Formats: sequence, structure tokens, C-alpha cells
Amino acid sequence: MSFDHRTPEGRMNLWRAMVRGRAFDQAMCRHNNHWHEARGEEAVFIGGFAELEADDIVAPHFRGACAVSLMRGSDPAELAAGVFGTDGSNSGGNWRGDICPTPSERFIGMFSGSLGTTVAYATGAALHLQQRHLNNVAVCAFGDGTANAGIVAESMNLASMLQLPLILICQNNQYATSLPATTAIAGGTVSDRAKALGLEVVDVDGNDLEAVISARATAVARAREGGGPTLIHALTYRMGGHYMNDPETYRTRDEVAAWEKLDPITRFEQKLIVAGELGADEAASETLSLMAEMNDIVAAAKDAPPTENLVLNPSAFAEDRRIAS
Ligand SMILES: Cc1ncc(C[n+]2csc(CCOP(=O)(O)OP(=O)(O)O)c2C)c(N)n1
Ligand SMILES: [Mg+2]
Repeated sequence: MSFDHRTPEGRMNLWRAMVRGRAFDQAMCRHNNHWHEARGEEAVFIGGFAELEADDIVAPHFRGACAVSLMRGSDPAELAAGVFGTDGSNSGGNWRGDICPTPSERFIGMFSGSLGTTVAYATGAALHLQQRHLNNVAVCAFGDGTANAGIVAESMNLASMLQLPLILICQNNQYATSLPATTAIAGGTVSDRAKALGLEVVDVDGNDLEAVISARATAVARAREGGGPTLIHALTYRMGGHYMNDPETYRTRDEVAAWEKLDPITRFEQKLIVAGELGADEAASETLSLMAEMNDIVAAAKDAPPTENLVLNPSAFAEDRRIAS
């Protein structure tokens, strides 16, 4: 499927990937009270991970990981089973993730709840690509809070030192649970830190799909040519709570309402409507139908019985499952 934003077909697929990702996410909100919703951040993770090659390594932030996995071809029923840890998942129910899909080829999910680890895995993957002289890249995303994990600084340092084919996307939704990024990040911004470590850096409006796509495309082209790593700092906003049932006492309704006006899906949709590439009625009806479809899939996954074949050592099932070796 083409996600080339320069073609009408690619733009429609990008719009659909954002809507489908949100539909899956919102269905999870209804059926899983541990869910960490990604509403409002779609332009960062769809724009950041679109148009990559099949053999590129993809390591999204946990918030938005399912939407990226869907865009990369996952089956939504299998994905939902992975979240609930039931038989229908690609780990056979053995790798339950409250918030993340189970792993599959070239896709680094969140193997533990420890934030920052995926950035290091992606850095290791980029090292592998470089050592094997493969013309592929690794792309990872992480939150503003995760940016403070030491392993992110170590990864950026290694990537810069060895000029690895790595693209790091800081999905800055302005909060780490209840802590504002403006308070938590000392010494300027995550971009300043990356600059100090010698990375190429670009700041983008993370609610503008095309701005993210353009930054990512430049960074990927550079990395494929041996030009080394880029940090893309994408400023966005978490429209929902940190997780379901978050009382959200740390921010005002007015602040949320102001950012809701900058909804990345509405912004891109309006562009397509104005360009005559998408009808307003068509957009509304397709959105409703995707919402209903994802709701049915997630509801069915929730009702499935827990797996009876639990394997405590994940490597025991890795060989006959679709897990990258
Ligand atoms: C190493 C580590 N420290 C703390 C946590 C607890 N924790 C889970 S989500 C979260 C907030 C992360 O903020 P950010 O990286 O900005 O991502 P966001 O939740 O905003 O998407 C924290 C602190 C964790 N999972 N791992
Ligand atoms: Mg955050």
C-alpha cells in the first residue's frame, strides 16, 4: 500500500491510517481501562513511520504503537488479542501487553514496561544495519518524559559517534504523566541536547502531518546515504488523559480545548476536502464505519478466554512465531 504523500492515493491512505489508528485506540479506551490513549498525536507516529521500506526497523513509542503496527500491515484482531493476551495474538497469548502490540518482524514493540529500552534496541538495530552494509534505517519514537532516561542520551551519543542510520523522533506531547515537559526538561529542549551530541536536529509542528513527513523523509534519505542520525522533535499534545481514569487535575479544560482545535486528523482532512480529494460526507461515513469495525474487533478480543498454553520462557515460542531473530 502506498503512503507516498505526493500522490492522491498516498494521501488518502495516510488519512485512513490516522483514522483507523484512532478508531482502534478509541475502541481500546472503551474496553480496556488500562489503556493509554494516543488521540491527538497521530501526525507524529503516522507521519514518522510512513513510507518506510519493509526491511527498515520500526520502534514506535508505546503511545501510538498499535496504529503504526496497523499501518505496517498488522491484523487488528491479532493486535487486539496481543493487548489482551489471548490465543489469537501472534505470541499465542504469551506476551500480554496492556498497551502494546506483541512483537513481529522488523517491529520493536515494548518488550518491558521500562521506558527508553526501545530507543536502545533501535540503536542496536541501526548498528547491525551499518555493520552488514544494509541500506536500511531504524526509526524510533519516544516521549518527552522518556527523553530524560539515561539510555536515550547513551543511544544518541552512540548513534552520533558511529554515524548510525537511526532516526529518533521525540513525540513531545508536553506531559510525562502529570509532569509538564517545560518543567521536567532542564537545559533547554530535547533538540538542544541532541545538537550538543552532534546529531542533525529538526523541530516540527507535530500536529501537521505533512511537516512530520517532510522531516522524516529528509532524515531517512540522509541516513540511507550514510549521513548519520537525526533527531526530529515533534511538538504535539495528548488530548486524553495519561491513561483511562486519569483525573487530569494538572491541566485546565481550556488548555485541552485549545489543542483540540489543532486536531491533526481534522487539519489533514480539511486539506484533502479543500483539494477535492475527499468529500466531507465520505470522510464522516468512512470514519464512522472504521470506528464501528474496530469497536467490534476489540470487543470480541476482550471477550476471548485467556490462553491455556502459557509459556513462561518467551524464547520457547519465538522460533515458530513471527518474531525477528
Ligand atoms: C524507566 C521508566 N520509568 C518510569 C516509568 C513509569 N511511566 C510510565 S508512562 C510514564 C510517562 C512517560 O512520559 P512520556 O515519555 O512523555 O510518554 P507519554 O506517556 O507522554 O506518551 C512514566 C513515567 C516507566 N514505565 N519506565
Ligand atoms: Mg509525554
